[in-house]
Amino acid sequence: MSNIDNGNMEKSTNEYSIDSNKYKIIEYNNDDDIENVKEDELIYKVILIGDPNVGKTSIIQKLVTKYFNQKYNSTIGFDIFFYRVKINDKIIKLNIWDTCGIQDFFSCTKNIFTDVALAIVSYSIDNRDSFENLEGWINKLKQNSSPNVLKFIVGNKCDLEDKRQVQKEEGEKLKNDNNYNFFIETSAKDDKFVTELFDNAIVQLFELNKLMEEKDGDELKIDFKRRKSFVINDKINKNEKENNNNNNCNC
Ligand SMILES: Nc1nc2c(ncn2[C@@H]2O[C@H](COP(=O)(O)OP(=O)(O)OP(=O)(O)O)[C@@H](O)[C@H]2O)c(=O)[nH]1
Ligand SMILES: [Mg+2]
Repeated sequence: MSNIDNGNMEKSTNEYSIDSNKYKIIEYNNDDDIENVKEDELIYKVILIGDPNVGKTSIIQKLVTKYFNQKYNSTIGFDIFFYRVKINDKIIKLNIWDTCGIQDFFSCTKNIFTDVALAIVSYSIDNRDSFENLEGWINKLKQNSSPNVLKFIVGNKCDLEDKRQVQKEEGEKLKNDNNYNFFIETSAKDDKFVTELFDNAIVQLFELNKLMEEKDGDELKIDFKRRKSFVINDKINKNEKENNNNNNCNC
């Protein structure tokens, strides 16, 4: 039996309304789309960090390729993936850096955090150690990145409810204690909330760009800490909602 779940190859189109703002996010990721990209793209560097085996690679692969691989292939050093969407009138390209979970690797490659717009710090809900070790990852990020970086916390493998060792509230509290911008639990395996995670990132980056345009480039250093987190709570994609209702996943 193959370890690979071919997933759903359809492109996603999601609509959100947050306060009075409406966002339509269309995946713009296959070769035909890319050839048609004529407008300027906004390009952002995103980095995923966290212990080995928490599912960093799986989350990115689910987003970009729709595949899920049961087999564990530890990342060596880092890999870079690309993900492109159209949000309202803008095309946003994420350069997503998938890193290995070895903290020592980062001691000699501090430059890996250069130009990062969004850092996703990840743990696995069935592995208490991976959650406890977030303190080290959070410190590493703080020491090596600009204070303006958007910062998310992600608890992956939320399909493993019966093996849960970290409560959702603990993840939420860690996010609040560290003044991070967003927290979510995901399952790369069951394709739960992976799109929401990156849609939230895209909305925040889109809003940031709007702010910068309004300021005419004068004030490029936006203080992210002053910006509220956009909690995507009004998702119009009904299929997703129905899926969630029919699933025991507690995330
Ligand atoms: N049940 C479950 N298993 C998952 C999930 N995400 C990843 N896995 C499995 O967990 C193992 C590790 O996944 P990876 O994505 O390779 O983990 P990683 O964080 O990239 O690990 P390193 O590259 O070593 O840092 C693999 O066997 C995956 O199939 C998930 O959401 N649920
Ligand atoms: Mg990996």
